[in-house]
Amino acid sequence: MKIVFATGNLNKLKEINEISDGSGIEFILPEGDFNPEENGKTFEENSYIKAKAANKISRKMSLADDSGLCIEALKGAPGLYSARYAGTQQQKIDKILKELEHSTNRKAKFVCVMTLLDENGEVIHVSKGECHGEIALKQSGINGFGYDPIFIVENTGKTMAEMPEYEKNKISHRGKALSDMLSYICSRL
Ligand code: ITT
Repeated sequence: MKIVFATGNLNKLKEINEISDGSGIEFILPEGDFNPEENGKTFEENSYIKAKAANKISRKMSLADDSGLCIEALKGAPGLYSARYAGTQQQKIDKILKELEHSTNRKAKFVCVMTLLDENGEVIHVSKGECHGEIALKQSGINGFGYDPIFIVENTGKTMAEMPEYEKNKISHRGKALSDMLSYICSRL
């Protein structure tokens, strides 16, 4: 079964196709440039906005992932604004390391909310995954994407960027949200 994955982020697409490998489900990109305005106030709202935009284009079953990094000492920032917190990814990382320079509280979590719509654009299922950890003092590792080099996963001592893909996918916010979503799809559809 093919499901449209409402994203412009190829790293996300790669991860979810790895996680769902062997499930009989393949996620494909929507046609054309995909960059709807994400003006929701929650991960749930933005995930719905993206799934709806993909469904409007394709008229097919569509899944969206809205995710972000929430840092306790920054009152949950960058949160919803994780993709737009600064210019380049390196600048986003540098900004966070600077903001936490004098902070002993480095607790953080990654959040992922997925919304699945049917062909008619109706919500079928919403799933959520979180991964807890802390912000490293300096970046480390080259795998993954985004904030992975500064996010140390709880109980591992490793940043997400120091983990091979299969290890990240087992414990990540996206891995958890997708696993719930796949169980739902496989049991109901
Ligand atoms: P789409 O909206 O097109 O899916 P996006 O990258 O703009 O792609 P989001 O709006 O959901 O996605 O923003 C999520 C941002 O949070 C993303 O750009 C990364 O900076 C960060 N992020 C999300 N998941 C991550 C992960 O697994 N590892 C590192 N950073 C992640």
